[in-house]
Amino acid sequence: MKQKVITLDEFIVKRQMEFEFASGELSGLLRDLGLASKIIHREVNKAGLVDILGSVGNTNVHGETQKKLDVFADEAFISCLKNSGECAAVASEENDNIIVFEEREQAKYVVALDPLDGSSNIDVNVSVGTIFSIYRRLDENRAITDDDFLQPGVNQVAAGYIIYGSSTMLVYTTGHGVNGFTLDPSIGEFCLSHPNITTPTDGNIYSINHGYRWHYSDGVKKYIDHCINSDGLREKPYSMRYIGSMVADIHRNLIKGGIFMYPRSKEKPLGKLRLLYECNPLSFVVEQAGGTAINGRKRIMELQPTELHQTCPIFMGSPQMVEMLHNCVITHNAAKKEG
Ligand code: P6P
Repeated sequence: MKQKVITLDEFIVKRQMEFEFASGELSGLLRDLGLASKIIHREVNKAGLVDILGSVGNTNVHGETQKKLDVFADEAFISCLKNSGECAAVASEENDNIIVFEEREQAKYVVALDPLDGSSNIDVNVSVGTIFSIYRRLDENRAITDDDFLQPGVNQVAAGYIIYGSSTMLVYTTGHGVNGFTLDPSIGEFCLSHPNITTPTDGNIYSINHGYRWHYSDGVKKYIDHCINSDGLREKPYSMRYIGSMVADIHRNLIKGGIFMYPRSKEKPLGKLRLLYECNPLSFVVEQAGGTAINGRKRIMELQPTELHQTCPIFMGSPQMVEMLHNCVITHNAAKKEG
């Protein structure tokens, strides 16, 4: 018996009781995020064919060269969110300051966005992703400021990612579990393909950039020794999987079990990954799938942001693996240093 296809729109309406705010507002926002991702899907899948590769020559706030597809994705998402009518402003990795939609003063939500994470991998055909985080404005009668975005991750009303890989998937949560939708390009719809995603409580995949190993804290180095089984105590060795595209690494570990780590280091004493539009939204998804996400000591979603583009160390995934990492950090790191 062929299973009925449930589209993203049908799913949101069906589950409207779960979203404490009017589901029409959420469906409007997710619909427009889905629309923009279909546009990006089209461009990413032909990136090798047209002259959209190569850098624009500009750099973003982090000094990283913006690839043409970064800029294209940023513009596509901002345009779709502006037209949605439900979004009052956007904070994007590709823009130094927030973008306030003047004609949307009544809109209730703001969106923090990494429009195309891992874009340096586009030229070598590795999966890339979009990450989004949705907050309710602090006060609808007050003009939008950075403060509407500088809310702890526990205040997110929805969050998720789109992965542009062997297929294009949208994975999101509103705080009632995690569901994955695969794009069927033949009908232009995201269809429910991974209902109620739960991550394994333990796993044998660890994801970290080993090249920086000597620059990590003693606690993280101790955990890496545990992973490579340097004491020979574990029968089945772990596998190290790291492709340098956070959405792809997190998605794989979410499904199969594992831990993703981007610690602080001598070069990056506050880590590299951004709290607002990478760590918080992915932590919300991972926690809702039964995983945990910490900065080495504290829950990521309880951190109080102070700057739009601030970074933080991050360790997220199967709870038993994250707990082992946490124990290594509190035992071996001096002076209450994070991971
Ligand atoms: P490194 C991509 O540039 C990114 O922001 C994440 O997607 C990825 O996990 C990380 O940086 C990779 O960083 O320093 O290991 O190359």
